[in-house]
Amino acid sequence: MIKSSVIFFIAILLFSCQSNTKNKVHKKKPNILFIMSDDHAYQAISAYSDDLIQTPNIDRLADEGMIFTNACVTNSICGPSRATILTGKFNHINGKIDNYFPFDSTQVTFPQLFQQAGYQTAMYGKLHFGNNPKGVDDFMILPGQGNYINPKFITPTGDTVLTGYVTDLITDQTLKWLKEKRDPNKPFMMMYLHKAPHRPWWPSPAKFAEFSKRTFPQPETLFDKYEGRGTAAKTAEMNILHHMMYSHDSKIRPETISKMGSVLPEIEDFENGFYGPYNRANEQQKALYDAVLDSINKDFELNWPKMNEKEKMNWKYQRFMQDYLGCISSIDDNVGRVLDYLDEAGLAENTVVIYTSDQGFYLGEHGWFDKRFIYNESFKTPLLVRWPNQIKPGMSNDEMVQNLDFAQTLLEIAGLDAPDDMQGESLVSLMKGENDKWTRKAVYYHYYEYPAVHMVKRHYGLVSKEYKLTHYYYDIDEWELIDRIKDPLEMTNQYDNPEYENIVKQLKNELIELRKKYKDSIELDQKYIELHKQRENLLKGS
Ligand code: SGN
Ligand code: CA
Repeated sequence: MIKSSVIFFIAILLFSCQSNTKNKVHKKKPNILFIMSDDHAYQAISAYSDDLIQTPNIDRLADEGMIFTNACVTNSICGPSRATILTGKFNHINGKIDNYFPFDSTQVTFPQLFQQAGYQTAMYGKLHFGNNPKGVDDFMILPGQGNYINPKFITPTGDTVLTGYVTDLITDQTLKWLKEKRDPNKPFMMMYLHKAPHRPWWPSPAKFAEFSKRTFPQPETLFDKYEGRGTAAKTAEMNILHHMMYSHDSKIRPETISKMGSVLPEIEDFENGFYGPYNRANEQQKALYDAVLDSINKDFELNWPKMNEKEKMNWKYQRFMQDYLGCISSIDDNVGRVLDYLDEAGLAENTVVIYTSDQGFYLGEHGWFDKRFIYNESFKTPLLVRWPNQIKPGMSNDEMVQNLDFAQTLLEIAGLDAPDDMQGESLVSLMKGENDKWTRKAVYYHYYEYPAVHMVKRHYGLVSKEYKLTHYYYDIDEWELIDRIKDPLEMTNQYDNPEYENIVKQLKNELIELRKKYKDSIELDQKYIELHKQRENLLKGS
């Protein structure tokens, strides 16, 4: 009798120990909330700079975690950046070199590894790939670029159009997933991906009204004449005065333009540019937008003809900032809603929250909007990470980290092995303050989408904290050296300056080594040029 009760007791003890360990192991796996916006410039996050806007909710991640001040991308353009994030590989390896080439979906992407390891996975928002995501238990994504007003979503059970503003809707659906679809018995990996603030920058009606009344400081280089730099900067088509569109971007009604006779330069289809996005709104939404549009259009009609070039540039810059930052303000409010929910639901403690963008953006620096270049505002990207009990609050890190590193970082956070052929490095040691373990001194960058919209020439280069060495190729053969310390605004090419001769030699060798290390080559450059030409020919033929 005694014997059997002892055995019974031991068995109970063993069983409870086992289930305890199971629970513990389980509890230890952190949840991941990966938040990414589209084209969110670090200059428009107050944790980086409060010149333009306050973003108290995104800033919480820096206050409670770590801000990376030298985070950058491998190729400053949407689809390629997403391909790099998902595969942990450069675009010359994963094949998604620009927004047009298809993504080969037979490749391993990191959500698949989370799913296989027992995580519940989901992707909500903008993917921009042309194919549905792999490795997610649930998804709700915008087709292609998606729309701001009453957008359509693709889901595993079919398409649906929701009424409202895209940033609010993506958040509503993300919260719904967290509240109703999340399996409390599994850790989760949720990708919450905003479309905003992508061009043509339509804010919600409320933010449109609020921000259209504001005036913003001009960046120092708004009137850049590109004198200190080469052909690529001079020939790019992303100048606010010359290439930003009146109807599509500044929201001038085609009727206003016709009433005024014309505006120069005439670079757009006014009708589609304006009514394409506007006509998605229902009557009620239109009425809200109209009140603000009326005053913008009145101001334009009255004052534009009297303005000199500098005033015109400023007018367009202010309109751009009002709409772009109005979009950002909605993102910040909505990030706040999600962070609040994590707190309320008791999830914050065991959830790693990452905030980033698919790349940076010019907010008037060098007179530009858009991205693509290796220059700071588009090469760098925001990166803020909150990881309770692992990252100390209020940390800042200035190492050269890249979107290439995200997959390996997230896998290590979850205690999962990364495939050997991923090309980044986990940032976990930096997050834990073990900076001596970090050996990378310079990153590699390669942009391909040319000839194409905005006409930024193909280039690759090396960037360290001190220097930036770039080779522009395809229809030119030009080199550029920027001294990042002495010339933070990146106004002067030092490549031919004899004082930098030795630096150039050394950096060129390092660039050759980086290309070798990451398996990029002249042959691959050539292959992608050929593929681009074949695609152009196909399009011409069709
Ligand atoms: C669209 C935009 C461009 C932008 C590309 C790529 N024009 O073509 O300004 O550079 O997307 O952006 S728009 O008038 O159609 O908005 S990306 O972020 O998707 O790579
Ligand atoms: Ca983008």
